[in-house]
Amino acid sequence: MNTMETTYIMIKPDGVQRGLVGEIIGRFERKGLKLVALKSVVPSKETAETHYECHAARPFYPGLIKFVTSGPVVCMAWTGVDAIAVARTLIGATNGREAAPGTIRGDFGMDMGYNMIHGSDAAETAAFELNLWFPEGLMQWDNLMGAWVYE
Ligand code: D4T
Repeated sequence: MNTMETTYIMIKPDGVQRGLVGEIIGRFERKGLKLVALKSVVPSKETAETHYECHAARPFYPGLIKFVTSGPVVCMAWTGVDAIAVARTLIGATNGREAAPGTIRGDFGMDMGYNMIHGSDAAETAAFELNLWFPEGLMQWDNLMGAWVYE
C-alpha cells in the first residue's frame, strides 16, 4: 500500500453524450489526483477490442465494442498514492443501480452497460491500458497543490 501509481480513466460515450465530462473530471481534480494525460478520441475497433480483450468470450462483448466505438471518449491518466484503488472508489460499482451514492456511477448511473466511466483495476492492467491509449507517453510535471494534499 501507499504506492505512487498512475491509473487509466476513460469517460465512455454515454458520459460524453450526457454532458458529464466536466463533472467527472472535476471529481478527480478535487480529490487531489494529478492529471498526467488527457485527450478525446473516437476509439478504433482495434483499440477497443484490445482494451476489452479480457472480456472477448463474454456474451456482452460485441455490444460493448459497438458501444465504446460509437462516439468520443475522454482518455485520462491520473497519478497519486494508491491512485488505482482511489479511482475505483470514486467510480463505484459496475452497475449504477447498485453503486453507492457519492460515487460517479451511484450519482449518475442506472445501468451496467451504460456506466459512463472506466478505471484500471490493477497495476498490470493500468500499465497495459496506459500504453495502449497513450503510446505517446504521459506528462511529467510538478503539481504544487500536492504539498497541500499529502502530509
Ligand atoms: P470497467 O472495466 O469499464 O471499468 O468496468 P468494471 O471494471 O466496473 O466492470 P467490468 O470490467 O466487469 O466490465 C467491463 C465493462 O463491460 C460492461 N459490462 C459488464 C456489461 O455490459 N455487461 C456485463 O454483464 C458486465 C459484467 C460494463 C463494463
